[in-house]
Amino acid sequence: TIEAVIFDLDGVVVYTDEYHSRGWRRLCDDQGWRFPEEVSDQLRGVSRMESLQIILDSNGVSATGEEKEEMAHRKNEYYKTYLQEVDESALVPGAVDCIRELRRRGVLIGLGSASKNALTVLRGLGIEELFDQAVTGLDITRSKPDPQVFTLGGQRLGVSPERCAVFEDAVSGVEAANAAGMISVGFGPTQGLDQAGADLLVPDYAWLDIDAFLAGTLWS
Ligand code: G16
Ligand code: MG
Repeated sequence: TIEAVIFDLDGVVVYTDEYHSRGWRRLCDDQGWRFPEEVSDQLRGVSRMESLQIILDSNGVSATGEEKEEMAHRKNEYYKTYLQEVDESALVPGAVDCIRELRRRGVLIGLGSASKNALTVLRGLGIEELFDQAVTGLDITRSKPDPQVFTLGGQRLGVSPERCAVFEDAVSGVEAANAAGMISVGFGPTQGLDQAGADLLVPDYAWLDIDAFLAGTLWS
């Protein structure tokens, strides 16, 4: 049985994944670089600096450490201006209801986000109190697909990995959940979640039968 569910933030609870994309696209426009759609998916769950490196590599350009710092900072400034417009309309439909339903059944709720802005987003939406524990980009030293963010979340919740499930929209996040020994739920339309080894694919919250999910009958 599942005793805790850890949610990724961007793309699972809030559509801030689109704001991250917008920030990177604007940086690419500044620099005269391309920002292809397939790169956008690769940045899901990946830290700010690693995201920048993926963009540099895909454009075949190099930069000094100082230049990278400045560009990553600039993207984050763009992202933070977009965050000012985040309101309830940016919530993934059904996410809050799903969390409330889980809580009602006594399931502990964690946040496992690579983002250093994660708490700002939760506070801005007033949904901080829905999470018993939050692990964010400020708490971790290794990025998804490393399991650190989820392992730490499970520890803080006091629940062993095999009794934790993780909701993730990122290939790197599904890999991280699997590496943590947790049930991995690939959420949403991202390509490759199945091949990444998700235990269960959930296209949207309306699809999810919470009782069947908690009973463990939805996956083999
Ligand atoms: C998120 C996004 C990534 C972003 C990362 C770091 O992770 O999916 O695209 O690069 O956080 O964010 P920041 O620059 O705000 O620290 P998650 O794990 O919530 O999907
Ligand atoms: Mg995500």
